[in-house]
Amino acid sequence: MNLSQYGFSPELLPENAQGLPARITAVHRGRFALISEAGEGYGKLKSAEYDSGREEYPTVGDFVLIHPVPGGDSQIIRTLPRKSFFSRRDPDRGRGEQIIAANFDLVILLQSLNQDFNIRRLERYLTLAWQSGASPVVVLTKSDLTSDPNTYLLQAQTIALGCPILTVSAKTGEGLDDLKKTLCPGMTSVFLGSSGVGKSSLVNALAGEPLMDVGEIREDDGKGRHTTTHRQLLLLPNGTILIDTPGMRELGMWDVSSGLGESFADIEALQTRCRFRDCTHNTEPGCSIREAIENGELSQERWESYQSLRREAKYSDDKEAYLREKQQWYKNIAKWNRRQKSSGKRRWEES
Ligand SMILES: Nc1nc2c(ncn2[C@@H]2O[C@H](COP(=O)(O)OP(=O)(O)OP(=O)(O)O)[C@@H](O)[C@H]2O)c(=O)[nH]1
Ligand SMILES: [Mg+2]
Repeated sequence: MNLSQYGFSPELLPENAQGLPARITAVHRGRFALISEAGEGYGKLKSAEYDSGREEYPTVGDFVLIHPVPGGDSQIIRTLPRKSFFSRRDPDRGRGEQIIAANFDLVILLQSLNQDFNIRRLERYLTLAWQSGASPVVVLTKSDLTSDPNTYLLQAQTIALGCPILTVSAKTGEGLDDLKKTLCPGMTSVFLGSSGVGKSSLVNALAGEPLMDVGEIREDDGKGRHTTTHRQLLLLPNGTILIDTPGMRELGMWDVSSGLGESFADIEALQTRCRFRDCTHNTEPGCSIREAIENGELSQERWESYQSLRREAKYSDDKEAYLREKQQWYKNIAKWNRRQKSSGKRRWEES
């Protein structure tokens, strides 16, 4: 097995790197499924590196360095720097960041053409996707369920500025060829969308074989049943690398301010045309935002979602600064402990 098939290139290796490069394909309660030139296997974190906070916990898609252990779990000794990652506020811990996936080139945002289609949710996903460091692609699934996919396409075009939008059906195969062309071999794409939109069905349709389990949706409201329960990186027969994810129950915002500029480029451009630089877009004369709303160039809903995302982004940014400080604090404690240990003194008790 050549790891380059899984998107690895030697430039990713830092100087004097020790160990064998590998890519994480799934995470199961502290045990990491991985692939390396030695084949498929599992790995566990080397506690001296990870408990001290020196290394970032790996996630699906991460490239790591391992020491293979014959007949057992390899030892993961290092997480290589990420070119992109996607994170959200950890829904279990309330506070803190959960990295969902790493090192992907494309973020595929899926919505299905039934009750799931929601332009405001798509806006939120787009903002997060731009912020990840990769490029978003919007995929409108289950096109066989509507006689008029163009209505949805036009709606999506009004907000997904500068990114491809495709309509597909895993059932009839419509649009699959265009999607295959977009997901080039050697590139990694992560699938994101609510439960039941057909992420795993699409993975199977692209692969031409049933790699992932697929589940029925609820008849009354069209929602999925959370069939996929963990994130999984897969190499398809045509060389495409995909990360299938479970439908997210909660899309927490995290450091979205850098993605807002791209998702709402129209609004940010309008704002620069206001007469006053500090225009609050309420009552000032010469306000381009109010003018655009009045003449129908900008919808009131889009303006409101921009404002609410801005508020959320500001909150997230403050939180991130707080967490960065906290992480540094733990690093300092770990450093202090190491020094104390080597001089035979007492450890700091972490609470
Ligand atoms: N009509 C139609 N149904 C589809 C299509 N794609 C998927 N489905 C159905 O939608 C349901 C959910 O599909 P999944 O692929 O399990 O959805 P998912 O997004 O992976 O869901 P989670 O794993 O729960 O996040 C299944 O009953 C599929 O058969 C499609 O293109 N057209
Ligand atoms: Mg699934």
